[in-house]
Amino acid sequence: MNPQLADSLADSAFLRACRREPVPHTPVWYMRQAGRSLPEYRRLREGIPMLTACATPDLVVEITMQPVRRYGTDAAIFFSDIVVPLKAIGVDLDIKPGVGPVVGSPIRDHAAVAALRPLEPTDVPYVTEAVQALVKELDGTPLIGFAGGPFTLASYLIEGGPSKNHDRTKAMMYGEPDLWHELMERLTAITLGFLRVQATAGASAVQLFDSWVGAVAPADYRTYVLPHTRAIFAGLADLGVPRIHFGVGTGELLGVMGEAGADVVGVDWRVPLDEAALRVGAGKALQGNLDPAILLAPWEVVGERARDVLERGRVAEGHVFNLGHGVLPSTDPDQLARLTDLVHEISVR
Ligand code: 1CP
Repeated sequence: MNPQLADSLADSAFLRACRREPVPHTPVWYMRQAGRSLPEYRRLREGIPMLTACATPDLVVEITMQPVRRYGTDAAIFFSDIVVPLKAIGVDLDIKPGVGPVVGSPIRDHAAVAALRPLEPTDVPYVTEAVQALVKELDGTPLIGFAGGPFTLASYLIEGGPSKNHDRTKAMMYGEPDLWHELMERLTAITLGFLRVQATAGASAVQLFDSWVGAVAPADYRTYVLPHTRAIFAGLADLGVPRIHFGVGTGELLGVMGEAGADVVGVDWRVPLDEAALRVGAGKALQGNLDPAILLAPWEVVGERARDVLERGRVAEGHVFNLGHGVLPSTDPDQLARLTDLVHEISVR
């Protein structure tokens, strides 16, 4: 990367907020901003399976750029999916339209767990290629790489697809703890491999989406999940990129998540950011946390609630404005454009 580009990235509002430094304005991006609600995305994806799109660098670059161009967000999120690294090491899975990840032979015994080998950069050359092209194209806007958190990946692998209650996942966790920890260790290696590929290719930050970990009680998180998320964040430390840690329904887990080693903790809409700052503890920036469903309400409501999020976010040592979970597919892109402008305008320091 040329030194000028590296400097302007390092000085961006997004990276400054992640490092808990003063910012010119509160940076904003939206989880699942790429894909989902944009008509230009739907046109581009017509007839192309999701996993094919993820392995096609030109498409990845274009889809990642679309929301940045439209909204002027302060960061881009890499277009991929949490199951891409699993597919890349040979897990028999697909992403079914309208459903999500579906695993051909769910992973429920030692032999299946033992077959989950670590991910090498050569397994995902299309990721390296797309990240490198994006860093040039983004020209100073930071790119966020991402991976699924170990509980969330384990849930898709064990259940065989999306799950409401994660019953079989928890059955393995409580009933076969040795097998569970072996699975989590293997997922940790795969996740670390995938995040390191993205950061090495030029991603400026990484986010761990442990979306469904809110299903676990705090004491169980400590026993069954924390050692593994800790290993992931520790294994990224030498890269010097901010590490973001996010899950849904994690109000009761914010304290223990604060111990996992991330630089930024993502908060869903259930806990106000001023309260979240107390739960997470000192030395972290926060990301969040407007309820994505608020974007379906009239603009006046969106504006009022966004102001409240910004106000409460001032209590945190650093604040990255975001939604409390991903953009809903039915969201009007004009609401997100207006919201981005509002956050920028009213947060000017
Ligand atoms: O902004 C973006 O959309 C960037 C790319 C992105 C990201 C960050 C996609 C594309 N997926 C993800 C992460 C992801 N994938 C998460 C974590 C974030 C979250 O909680 O929303 C999860 C849980 C998944 C798993 C997944 N993949 C689901 C959810 C299924 C369930 O359990 O409810 C779905 C529907 C997918 C498919 C998928 N991933 C991405 C897109 C655009 C799609 C839809 C593709 C299609 O149907 O054609």
